[in-house]
Amino acid sequence: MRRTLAPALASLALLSAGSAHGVETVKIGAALSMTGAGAPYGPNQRAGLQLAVDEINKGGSLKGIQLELVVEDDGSTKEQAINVYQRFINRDKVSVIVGPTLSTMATAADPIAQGSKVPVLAVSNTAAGITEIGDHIWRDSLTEKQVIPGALRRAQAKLGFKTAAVFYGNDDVFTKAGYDVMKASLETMGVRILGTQTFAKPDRDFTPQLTELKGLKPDVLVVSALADNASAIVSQARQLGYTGPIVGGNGFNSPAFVKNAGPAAEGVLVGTAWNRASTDPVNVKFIEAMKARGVNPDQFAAQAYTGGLVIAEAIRQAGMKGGREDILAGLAKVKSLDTPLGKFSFTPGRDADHEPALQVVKDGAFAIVQ
Ligand code: 1QQ
Repeated sequence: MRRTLAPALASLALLSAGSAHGVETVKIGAALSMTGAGAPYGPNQRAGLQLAVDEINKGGSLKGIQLELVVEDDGSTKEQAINVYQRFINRDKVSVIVGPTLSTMATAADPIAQGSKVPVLAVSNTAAGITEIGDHIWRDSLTEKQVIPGALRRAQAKLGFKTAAVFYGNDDVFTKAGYDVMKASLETMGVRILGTQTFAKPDRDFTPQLTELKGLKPDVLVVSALADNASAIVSQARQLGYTGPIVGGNGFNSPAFVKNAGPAAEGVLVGTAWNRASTDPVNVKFIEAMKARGVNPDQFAAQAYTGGLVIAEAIRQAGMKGGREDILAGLAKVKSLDTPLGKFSFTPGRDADHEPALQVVKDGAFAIVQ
């Protein structure tokens, strides 16, 4: 009995691993924001991840393994992110989930992946506490805590501010987490916070809070907002006659912010996880390949592309195996990987470990502050 069943069981096992003609398919499910508050980021993330998958498949470095990318819009809502995760886990049977775009949705959806033992690689979540959801949750995006203190210190060295006003969104996990880091950093630096105001994502008129903050005559305005709110806030602050420096958090790192704020964005400083000016060959090649696809890459594309490289390396580290537990075990072995973000490793707490940079909006585009 056992003897006759064995070959049938073996071919069944091969089928469930997606194997055909000796080629195994490993599915990556990417929950990315194509609509809603995360929409300034999602399309660039998809482009970066797709480029990585295409290059890896073409390069053949995973031997008999082909990566298959399934992208779904997480809608920038917790409900849709949860639905997408459930489809990835139960219907598509993905080996790993990339996303979701916003930390707010990660706090709702990641516990589902953790409970189903499906590894998640976040490529843009920067709030505190995401990887603490569980041992299956990893990220290649630097946290606000890893970026903002250095960005504020460098901004202060340039501008010499002694007082600040702070404006943040209090209805979003990321904008609130960014605010917590900004407040703590300013206090550590001995910068006096003259006033703090809040807003919510649906708000369009920020003039009452900005008028209040401008009246305090701060040396610097520090803002934690997602890109659409960020461009409106910066535009309105300038319209109200605020001429001082503005420092933003990770939400500002989209070209959509620069485009929508127009001339008002000039001079805005933002800490970033991606040094676009790096002459490292991996970075230069990434930028050229993205441009060849008609995409002007941003930090989010670079982090998503890096996510693809990290997953491929995890499969390699797992001995060319692409099951859920294989990828989980492989992620723990990723070390000093060459990526557009620099030499990439994880911290013991599954967060990203690499150098951040500072950028400034100059002539309508981000430029790295050297
Ligand atoms: C987060 C973020 C966003 C600004 C990026 C998509 O950092 O939600 O964590």
